[in-house]
Amino acid sequence: MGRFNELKILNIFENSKPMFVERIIIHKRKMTLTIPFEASFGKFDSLIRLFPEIVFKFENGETVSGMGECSPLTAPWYDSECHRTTEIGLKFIIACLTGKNYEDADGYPLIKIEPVTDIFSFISRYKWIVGHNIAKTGIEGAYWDALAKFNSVPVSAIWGGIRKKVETGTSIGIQASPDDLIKKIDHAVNKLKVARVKIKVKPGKDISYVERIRNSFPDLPLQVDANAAYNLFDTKHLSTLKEMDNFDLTMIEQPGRNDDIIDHARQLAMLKTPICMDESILSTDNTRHAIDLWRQYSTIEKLIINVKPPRVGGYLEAIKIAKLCNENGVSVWCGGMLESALGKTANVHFSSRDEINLPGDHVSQAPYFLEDVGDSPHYEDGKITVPKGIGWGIRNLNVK
Ligand code: OSB
Ligand code: MG
Repeated sequence: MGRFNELKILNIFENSKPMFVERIIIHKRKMTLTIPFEASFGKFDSLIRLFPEIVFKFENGETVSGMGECSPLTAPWYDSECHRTTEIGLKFIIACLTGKNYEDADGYPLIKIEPVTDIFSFISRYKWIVGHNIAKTGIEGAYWDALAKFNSVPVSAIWGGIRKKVETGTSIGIQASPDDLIKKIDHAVNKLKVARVKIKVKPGKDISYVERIRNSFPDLPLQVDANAAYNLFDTKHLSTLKEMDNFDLTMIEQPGRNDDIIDHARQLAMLKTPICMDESILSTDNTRHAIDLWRQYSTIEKLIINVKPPRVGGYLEAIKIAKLCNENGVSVWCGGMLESALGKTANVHFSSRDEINLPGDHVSQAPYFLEDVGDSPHYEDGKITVPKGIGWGIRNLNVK
């Protein structure tokens, strides 16, 4: 398939105007969470966020700068990346985009460097790099932001987004007791009026918590996320997961190993509750494998995909995954990595695509960070408004 055709089928704007990389700068910020976050893999109260900024020069002499976000955790808990590996990945990518070696990658291009045009020509420069998906996503974000600004449109327009507002839920970390969790849920439901609630679970902090929620909130759209904490061959763990069927959950997210798809399909086919794959979906190919496996061992209605641009290496790949899900009748939603206002806004633009049919993880119970890099998009009653300004359309952006 030709590139043009592929972008046309994906309903993504094809840029044919040459864009010269003039300068790449990485902004780095330590950000303190308003509420420390705990998942099955660990607990943390701050995160390093990296913001690649790329200045492009167009043939008419105009220079436009775009910015993306890399949202790693501080240790390789969720996937193999963390902010330290992201910095290394970024330097390799910068070297590719500026025509230099890793050692000499200072963000300035060699004098005679070929311009990029459409997204494929941009990505192809660093496509050889294995992994480093979080680093790649920040870089790709800068491209989209600059391209949208040059064309004076919001990124969602370039991506073929159709929604003015996107549905959003919240992801609540593991709490010390079921009573503590109920307080958080009460706030999320009655004050924030989120579209749904997701709670983090792990062995020993699961059934009693879910049961307590169901007693107080029988009709709440509720889902659980285990972040790979259960052993799908342990009979006790399996019976806990089976017990989850009693609580009318929308889905159980990544109960098994973070690199597994096959055992999730085979070992959990007896559950009524759909299984949502997060950690183990890194590409369109992985998504196709999951679809094949659920068809073979379970039923396609019991597969849900959480697509996170940072995990899959960029927004183009995320759009491809969403489309593949949609074509196969698999529900798909946009997860989060506790991004700052920039990364969240990018996720909101992505979620404005038609394929996204379940609420995303775009809001927290309080602002995510004590100090954010810009204003978050407007939130009200379970919905976020897709910004209409050019590029990401973020107000008061300042990453310094
Ligand atoms: O598994 O979805 C996850 C946060 C960090 C790493 C992994 C996950 C999460 C969340 C929070 O659940 C989602 C958010 O609000 O950004
Ligand atoms: Mg998850």
